[in-house]
Amino acid sequence: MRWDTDELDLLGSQESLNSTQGRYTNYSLCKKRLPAAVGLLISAFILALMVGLLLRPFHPPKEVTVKRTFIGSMGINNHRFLPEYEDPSSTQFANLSAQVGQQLKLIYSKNSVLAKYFNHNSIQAFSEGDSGDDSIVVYYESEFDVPVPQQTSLDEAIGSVEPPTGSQWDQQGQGLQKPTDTLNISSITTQAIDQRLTRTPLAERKIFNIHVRNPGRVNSPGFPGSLYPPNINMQWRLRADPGHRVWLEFHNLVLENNCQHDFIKVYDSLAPIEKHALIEQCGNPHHALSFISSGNIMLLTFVTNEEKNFAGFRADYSQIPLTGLNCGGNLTGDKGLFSSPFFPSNYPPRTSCVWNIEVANGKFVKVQFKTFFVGNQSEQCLHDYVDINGERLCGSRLKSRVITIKSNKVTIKFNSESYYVDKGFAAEYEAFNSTDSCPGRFQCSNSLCINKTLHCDGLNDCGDNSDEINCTCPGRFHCSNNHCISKTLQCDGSNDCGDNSDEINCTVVLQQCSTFNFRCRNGHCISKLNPECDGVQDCEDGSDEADCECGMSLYQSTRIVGGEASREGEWPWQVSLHFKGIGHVCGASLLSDRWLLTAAHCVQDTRRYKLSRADQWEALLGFNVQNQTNEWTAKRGVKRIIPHYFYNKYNKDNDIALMELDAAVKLTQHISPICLPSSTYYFPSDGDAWITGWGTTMLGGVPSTTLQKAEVKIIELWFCSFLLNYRVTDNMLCAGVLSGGVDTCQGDSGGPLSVANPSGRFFLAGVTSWGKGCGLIYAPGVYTRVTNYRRWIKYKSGL
Ligand code: 4AZ
Repeated sequence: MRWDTDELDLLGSQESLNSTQGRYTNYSLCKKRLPAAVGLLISAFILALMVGLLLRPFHPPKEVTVKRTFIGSMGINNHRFLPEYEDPSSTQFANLSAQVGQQLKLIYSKNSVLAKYFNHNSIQAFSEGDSGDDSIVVYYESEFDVPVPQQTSLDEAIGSVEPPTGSQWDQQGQGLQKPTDTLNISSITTQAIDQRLTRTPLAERKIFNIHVRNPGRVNSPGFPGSLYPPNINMQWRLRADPGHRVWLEFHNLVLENNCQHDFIKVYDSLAPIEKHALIEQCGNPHHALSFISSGNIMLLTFVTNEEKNFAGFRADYSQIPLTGLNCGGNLTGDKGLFSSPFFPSNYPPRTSCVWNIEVANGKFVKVQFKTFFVGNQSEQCLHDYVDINGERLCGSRLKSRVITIKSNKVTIKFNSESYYVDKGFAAEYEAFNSTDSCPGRFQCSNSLCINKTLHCDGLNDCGDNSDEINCTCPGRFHCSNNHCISKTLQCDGSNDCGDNSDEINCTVVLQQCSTFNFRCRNGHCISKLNPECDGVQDCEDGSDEADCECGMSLYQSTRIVGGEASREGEWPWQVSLHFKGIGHVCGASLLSDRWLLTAAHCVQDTRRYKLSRADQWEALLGFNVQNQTNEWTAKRGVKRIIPHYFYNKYNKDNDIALMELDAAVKLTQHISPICLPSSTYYFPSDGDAWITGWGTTMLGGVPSTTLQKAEVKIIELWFCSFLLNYRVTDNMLCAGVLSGGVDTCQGDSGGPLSVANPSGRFFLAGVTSWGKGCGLIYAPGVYTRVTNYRRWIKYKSGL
């Protein structure tokens, strides 16, 4: 608005400058011809000027007004929602809009300020109300033309608008005239529109009305091929069937870092009303971003300014039944997990859950929060909170905190308010004997229990370092400050003791690598995460960049397009395994010119087929469409199958097998291996991964002819285990889309779960193994964790 005023001032001065110039030009033309008349003219001019100046106070200048737009919603109690109201071009929409507009105008006419400056209303949308079948919510914009000094009084007046009470509908002409078919208004909320939304003229705003009954996708314009354009103002109004929620999950989001310039904002509403905002986001967040509405509507807005444009976003939407909330309940086992609704998606707004935990008589309960992001930290936790026996917890600093309850019963409540949601919490409760809260384990000062072997191991396992103080350090390095650290950390170039005592007197370099430290061939450890094949030499001997002719796709630049048919050569390590008499049975990944990796369950004999017989298999390489041989494809027989000796057919543990081809294949752009991760390679939870295969598109369906691809997220193991009834072992890795619909299925088994490193090179994170059905909500796919088998692969194949 300041901008508008400035512009008006500027126009005013520009105009007067032009007219002065005009007069001066006329005068100079006359001077040459009629010098005598000039004096007369000047006198007349001066006279006119003086008269003008004298009269000026009696003609006050026109007031400079600015446009002020307010956005609001109104609850109506005696009107039923019709499906036609979803369509702004329907006559039903137009009729109700006219009625609402008329009523709003009447309400404004009651207030002198609003009445004076009112310009017009525009009805934006309708949705089902939440107070029964006969209620409806209207979303509208009201525009006022207000003199600059009166802006504040206009804002105050609009803020004080309330639904008219019965007595205000008045026939005497003093109150409001009751319209013939009055709408029974139960609530009104109106607020000034976010200034960033008015940078682009509202008329240029693009609005999409989408019904999310069929899952689908929204992209920022140009995504993924080009950067988003400047000065965008886009709104996607998402609407689910009645009795359902809207689920919106972002898979990519790359915006400018300054939210004043470019941002997305999600609302639990159909209009950008601040008190229903769920999130405002800019930049390139690395955490999962998925949102669930409280009712059947949601709004996504995307706004950019003129400078610095980035790749944008892609988000998938779907609907889920309101009844699937699954929060709260009675928990009676000795141990269990519980979480905020839809964890690890953001919890929905306006939600409450209550868990009643009761363990055996005489025992106490402790609750450990594994993740905790519940609203803003505030003293009284007024908005979103977890309440344990009356004590409220909120904020995001509770991770690893243990709360002990000196009773065998505890009531835990979760509450979320109407706006700004968060990731929520996941917690584990456990019963313990009142005399020993950590039976058989070490108790940290913060009440956490850890394995005794972690006590004094040089690592801060408790989180408060209480397991690393007062240690005698047998077999470990004793720091001058009495901490114990692993001997491997001595003289490694980093201050692990805290007082640097592990880095002095370092003549001998002792090196042993820890969990995430890559070991170079010369035995040195690299503390950088995933240093292999990242294009930077980290090992002195260059071994981190050796053997890196792997993991390159012809189409890595378009890797974000997902959930559809692959392109020729996009996944050159993908192999189709055909069994004689059946055809395609499983997938596999190419590791070198003669070795494949697949799932052990693909090569187990069934009653009908001897799937363990190498000579019955054929490997198809470089294929995109099944049976479509071309100059890039190759076929090989299988010489040897090496299933993991400890494959467990009951729980699918160690579901991995090597296959040796009967002859080497020529490596080309269409047939080339995927990179094998070292055992220390780290695939982070929430990270992006790709699934590929010719499997069925639904359980019991038919296999695909063209190689399918889809993007999924890696899911935390403990959470996946919780979702899949604790049937997930440490040798497995979970990946999927929690809202369902994207997954591997029958026939994809043995194929790759491919993850790109920052330089776009793909590493084999998993081998497709099993799942609870295919594509079900909250049932990610399970993959064999390849990093756990790195040494086994080396031992069996030499790779
Ligand atoms: C299968 O039967 C199969 N959704 C593979 C993966 C998954 C389910 C089934 C994961 O080969």
